[in-house]
This record gives sequence, C-alpha cells and structure tokens, in this order.
Amino acid sequence: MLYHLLYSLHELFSFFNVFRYITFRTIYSILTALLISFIIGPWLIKKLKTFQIQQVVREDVPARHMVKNGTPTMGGSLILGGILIPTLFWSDLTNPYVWIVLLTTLAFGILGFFDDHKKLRDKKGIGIRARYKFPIQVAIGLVVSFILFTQVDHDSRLIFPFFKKVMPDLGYWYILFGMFVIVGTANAVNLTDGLDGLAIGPVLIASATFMLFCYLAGNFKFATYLQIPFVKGSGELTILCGALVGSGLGFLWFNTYPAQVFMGDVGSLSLGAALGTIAVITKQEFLLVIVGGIFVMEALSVIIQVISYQVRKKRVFRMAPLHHHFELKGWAEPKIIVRFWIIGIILGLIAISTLKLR
Ligand code: 57M
Repeated sequence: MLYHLLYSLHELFSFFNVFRYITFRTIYSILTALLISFIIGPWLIKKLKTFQIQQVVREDVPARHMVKNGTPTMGGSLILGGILIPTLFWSDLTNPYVWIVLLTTLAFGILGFFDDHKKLRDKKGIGIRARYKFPIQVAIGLVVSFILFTQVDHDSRLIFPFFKKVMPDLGYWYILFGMFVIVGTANAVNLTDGLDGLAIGPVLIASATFMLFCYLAGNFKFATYLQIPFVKGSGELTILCGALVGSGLGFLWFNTYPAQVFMGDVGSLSLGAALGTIAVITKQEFLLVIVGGIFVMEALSVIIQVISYQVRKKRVFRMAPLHHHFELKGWAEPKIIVRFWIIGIILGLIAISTLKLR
C-alpha cells in the first residue's frame, strides 16, 4: 500500500523514487515486522494468559517438559501479523506471487489455528486428527501448485543445486511435486517446533537465504549470470521474505529459552507453507532441502523411527523427532537448540554457495 502511495509521489518529489527499490523496501519490511513484534508481543502474551490459551503438555514427553505446562501458545498469530502487515505495506500488491504466498500462509495458519484450538478445548494436547488435517493440507497444496503451474506460466522443470545441466521436465507431475514441497515443509517445521526457539531459528535462516534468492531470481541479469532460473516478478517476494525474517526475529525475542510463548501449529504450519511456496515459485525446492536441513533431519528421524519400530520392533533413536533423542541423552535444552542453529547456519552458507558452485 505504502509503496503504491509514496512511489507515485516521485514525479513531484524525487526522494520518493527510493520506494521503487526492492532492497530499500525489504529493509523497511524487516524493521516494520520487528516493530510490530516488539509492540504487540508483550500485549499478546498477556492476552493469551488472560484467555488461558496455554499449552497442555502431553504426558509422554521427556519429563523436563512438564514445567512448560501452561506456557501461552498460538504465538504464531503474532508472526502472521508480522508477515502480513509489512508485506501489505511495502510490496507491490499487483504482483500475483505476493498474494499466492500470503494466502497460502494464511490458509495453513487458519488450519493450524483450529488444530491449536482443538488441543486447548480437549485439554489433552491432541489436535485435529491427521486423517482430517492432512487431506486439507494436500488440497490447499494442490490448488496453489495448480495455480502456479497453469495461471502463472510456471515452468515444470526441476532444478538441482550444483548441477546446472540437469533439469528434468516433470510436466503436469510438477503440480503433485509442488504440493508435496508445500505440505512436506509445513509438517517438517511443525515436527521441529518442540524446543524453545528450535523451529524459528532455522526458519529465520531459510527466510534470509530465500530473501537473497528471490532478489536474484527476479533480476534477469543476475539470474542469467548466476545460471539460476529467471522468475519474472519473484523479486517482490524479497520483501515478504524480509517480513518473515523480521517477524521471526521478533518472535524469537519471546520464544527463546525459557520461552514466554510457543508459536503453536498456527505458526509452524504457516511458516513451513510460506517457505515451501516460495521455494516452488523460485524453482529452488532442492535449495530448501539444503537450507531447511534441520527440518529434513527432524522429519526423517520420525520416518526412520516409525519404520524401524514397525519392521524390527526396535527404535533407532531414544525418541523422535531428533531433538527428543538428544534430550534423553541428557543434553541441556539450550545446548540442543544452539547446536541445531549452528548446523542451520552452516547449511544456509552451503545453500548460498550453490550460486557459485554450478
Ligand atoms: C509437534 N509439538 C510439541 C507447541 C508448538 C508422529 C509423531 C512424530 C508426531 C509428533 C507430534 O506430536 N508433533 C507435534 C510437536 C509441543 O509443541 C506444541 O506444538 C506446537 C508445534 N506444532 O508451538 O505449541 C511441545 O513441544 C514443546 N515446545 C517447547 N518449546 C517451543 O517453543 O518446549 C514447543 C515449542 C510443547 C512443549 O513441550 O508442549 C510436542 O512435542 O508435542 N509426536 C512427537 O513428537 C512425540 N514423538 C513420538 O511419539 N515419537 C515416537 C514415534 C511416533 C516416532 C517414537 O519416538 O517412538 C513426542 N512429542 C510428544 N510426546 N508431545 C514425544 C512424545
């Protein structure tokens, strides 16, 4: 909004020409998201306590989690506000990609809201059954992927980091693949969100990485030089990624150990869906596997654990997802969190290095 309003003044006052630059608007998107988090955060946490929107910790978690019972949850609503408002303020609202990512994020956020609400109502910490939740996620993912493939002349080639010549064309199968990326990322972030700041840290790192990739993918000169797919219009998503970074940093201020608030499924599902959709639009799905390696490790640990138990009646990990395994090994919670963040930063650097290693 602000972009349209102020940039139009550049004919009268040349200063307003600055609003045409994506870099300028991204910086202010980050700062606006941070400001929203710092102003609304304390008020929201107080409200969540007043309305008893508090975590019910399930009995079967490692014992040290019991102290977390009653922590305010659904703090993801603050994150969503920190993404929505700066994006509406600073990005070009005639850009279809901005609306596709925003609406997908909100759709998964609404699903997560109802999941959290059911957990609170049942007081058992168990939300909407997977047999209902999963088909809804698949349906949203298919609609988004179909729109990208058909309405926004999205090309169906698969891009692999490091291998510039390998670009298999999936054709209509790309719609299924795109859905898988969006739904898979949403659930992987959800599984990761099991320790204070454990999910928002890698989300921040992935958002910052995609902030760079959206900027480069949307610029024909840079994309051609770096041999990454040029996706016309994807540059505007840089501003949305900036809002993701700012709202993630702002949420981390309150979610860092010992957490004053949890994001809830309203946060984890929406953040994962946002990253998955951005990855599909910029044709960097496998880049997300690299920079989102923490989410991949957490999800894989569950898959390996379940298969191993079903086939061998033996567990591979002391408990899945992976962060519980280290908890049961006796690692302190902050140690697990910071070490996962460090791995996330290393993966982010490797992801960025793929720009040159082609
Ligand atoms: C998401 N939710 C946390 C909080 C957060 C199939 C199976 C692997 C599913 C999985 C599961 O239930 N995952 C749900 C994990 C929960 O956090 C809430 O959920 C939101 C995110 N979705 O925002 O609202 C607990 O996590 C802790 N927490 C923090 N700090 C944070 O900032 O400490 C969360 C955020 C919170 C709090 O204690 O209550 C959760 O763990 O439920 N199931 C599991 O992960 C279970 N694993 C398991 O059963 N493993 C089995 C098989 C199935 C693989 C095995 O290892 O054999 C573990 N989780 C629970 N109990 N709750 C262990 C048992």
